[in-house]
Amino acid sequence: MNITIIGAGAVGRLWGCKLAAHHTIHFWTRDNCQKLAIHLSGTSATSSITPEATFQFDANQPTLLASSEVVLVTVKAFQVEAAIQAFKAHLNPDTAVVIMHNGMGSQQTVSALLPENPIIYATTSQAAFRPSENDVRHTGLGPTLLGGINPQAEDYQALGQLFDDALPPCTWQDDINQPLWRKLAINCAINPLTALHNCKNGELARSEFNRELTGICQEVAEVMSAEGYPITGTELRQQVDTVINATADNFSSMNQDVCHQRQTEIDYISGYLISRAATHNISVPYNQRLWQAIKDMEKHYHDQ
Ligand code: KPL
Repeated sequence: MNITIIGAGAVGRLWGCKLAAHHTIHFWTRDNCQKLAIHLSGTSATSSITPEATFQFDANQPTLLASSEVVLVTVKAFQVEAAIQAFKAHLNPDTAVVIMHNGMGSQQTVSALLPENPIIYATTSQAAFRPSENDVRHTGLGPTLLGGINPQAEDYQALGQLFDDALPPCTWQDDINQPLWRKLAINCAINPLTALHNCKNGELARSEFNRELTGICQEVAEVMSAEGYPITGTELRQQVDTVINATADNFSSMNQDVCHQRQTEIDYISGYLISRAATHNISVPYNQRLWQAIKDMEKHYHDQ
């Protein structure tokens, strides 16, 4: 298959290299380069599935985008709209568009921008980062789940296998919003706290964070249940604790965004939770406080 990856951040690069084992991969990026070289490596924990290799890809060629059967959008949630505006004119209406980002809240915009295309959302627990410009390091394994959000995407279950062949485990979901909500709960708990306290994910296992983590999970559970995905705060807290332990040595993406004074995904994580809570008249003070604290940090980036 011909696949275009939109965005050349760590996640886009990781999937590009992995999908290249069976498919022809082309990148679409903001810098308009014509070629992209990516050196992929893995930590000792993942090296058995991520041998070191350097990959060469074509980039930013409208004819390659037009002939793609699948487009995988890996930019951050707040960049999705601008990214789609930039490639939309070259997109075939039959091309399946897979959106993979942290957080929720972009679905209406994407559906309105691409009314004809099959639209699929994905959430991944694969972890990667870019130690330098051309390098991507695969630092953690985890499941990837994907599923369609419009009628045009109904017959696209085979994409589950395509992604599974590249980087398992990956499964197709009949209702992708349920796993997206579960991942949102994990991000609501881990991302803002690790950004505010400038710590690794594993430090959240300390007792001083216990009350706040429980409060966050309780609030997300209430909103999730009101949205039609019944779950308890205790269940969400267990999932959060599992991720804190499994990724103990990692810095969350929001921690890294704040460290490098980049815009964070807070509006699509705690911000999305707060907006859904408001429609159900549910008060979410723990998440509200974290959202405000991160917004304040972003506002003062250039003060020092
Ligand atoms: O998704 C993540 C992120 O960093 O954005 C978690 C799950 C918190 C892992 O670090």
